Amino acid sequence: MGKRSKELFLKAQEIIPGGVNSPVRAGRSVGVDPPFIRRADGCYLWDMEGKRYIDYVCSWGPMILGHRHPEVIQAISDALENGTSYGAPTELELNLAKMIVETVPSVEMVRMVNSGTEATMSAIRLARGFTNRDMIIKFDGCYHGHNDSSLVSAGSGMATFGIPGSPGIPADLARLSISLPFNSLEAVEKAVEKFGAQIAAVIVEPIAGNMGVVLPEEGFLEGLREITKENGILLIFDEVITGFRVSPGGAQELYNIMPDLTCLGKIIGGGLPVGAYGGRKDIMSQVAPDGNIYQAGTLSGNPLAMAAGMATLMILKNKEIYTRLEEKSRFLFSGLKDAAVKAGVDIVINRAGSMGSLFFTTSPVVDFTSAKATNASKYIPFYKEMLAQRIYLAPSPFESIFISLAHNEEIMKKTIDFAFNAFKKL
Ligand code: KE4
Repeated sequence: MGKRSKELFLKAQEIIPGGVNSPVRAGRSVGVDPPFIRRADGCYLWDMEGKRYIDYVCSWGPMILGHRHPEVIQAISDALENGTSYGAPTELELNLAKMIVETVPSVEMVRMVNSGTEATMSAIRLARGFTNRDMIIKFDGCYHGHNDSSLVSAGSGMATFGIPGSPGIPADLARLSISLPFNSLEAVEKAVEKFGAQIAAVIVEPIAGNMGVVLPEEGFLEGLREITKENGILLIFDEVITGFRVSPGGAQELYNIMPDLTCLGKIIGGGLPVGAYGGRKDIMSQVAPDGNIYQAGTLSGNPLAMAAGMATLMILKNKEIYTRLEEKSRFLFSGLKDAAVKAGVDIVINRAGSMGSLFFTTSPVVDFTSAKATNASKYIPFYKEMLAQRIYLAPSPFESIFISLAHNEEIMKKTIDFAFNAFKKL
């Protein structure tokens, strides 16, 4: 880490918890202090010393077009001419809402918020209010932001009450959340058998991106849809990562499943703070002021953020882009696999479109237990060696590698060569 980043990090740690505004950025899982970033462009980041990195974090997903896409920058600066925030309805937010309703199959009505956490928190409250039930089911290793009801880990034993995932979460609230193994319909059936009439919703990342990438097994999502429908339970797809990432209509389009509510974020803000939740009109119309389920936000629908999101989604309307992203992703991940094999290192790659992750293991990774059983300690030297070669990966083995339109073959070939060097040193 360069001198200036070191200085800034020391100062930041005095007045910002951990010196960061989101824990994972502190690099604690890999024991590396974070470079401070001065600017970004295309698929590159520059730190305070002017060192350039190839960026595979992409701001944790939003930057699918690459940094500073000219049309996104132009849209923000055009909006800027008219001010920054009004706290009043605008055509910009209507346009983005229309784009989401037209593109995400199950969304008939949508409400903008300012983060993925706000989206899932609001969707959970809405599900509880609509069903007049209190319990929710989530899945181990899935992350839905830091709201109290979803920051819950699995209790001991199958299908038992959740335990607070953090101090400050009341045990009584955590007990209303059950965390089950991802991909286990059997566990869901057991929990529904036990608590069915008390369960308001099942919330799931349809393609998990927070334990590394883990794909739904054949029939898992279909099974969730069936079980929830049969028991008057709402199905919430948390597509904060997968929305407009794995396809324009997200995982629900890819797998042809219609959830009752969908949470979005990241890409729909084009790099500015936006989240959204939406779904069936009969449910969404229960949200204040139409209905009596309360949710609000000073900067919800912020004009600059709406402009950035709209410009991004307008570009993503061109489905050919997803073909290009798929080709890029196939090139990179097959190259990483070949490099590992050549270096004699065992890795498993899970991938969905332009998001993917590598696990140091020989066995399939299908849930959080198998993800945690991988040789995550090997990720640390790998991460350090890649950073030394200026490849900027997530500072945690349980995140995703994101590819943008700005990553070209030459840049990914270089990444693969550097990964070979890193694998050889393991
Ligand atoms: P935010 O509140 O961070 O905008 O979104 C929360 C969230 C909700 N749902 C899913 C599926 C998510 O992945 C996230 C946030 N993702 C993490 C990284 N995987 C953001 C990075 C961070 O926490 O700094």
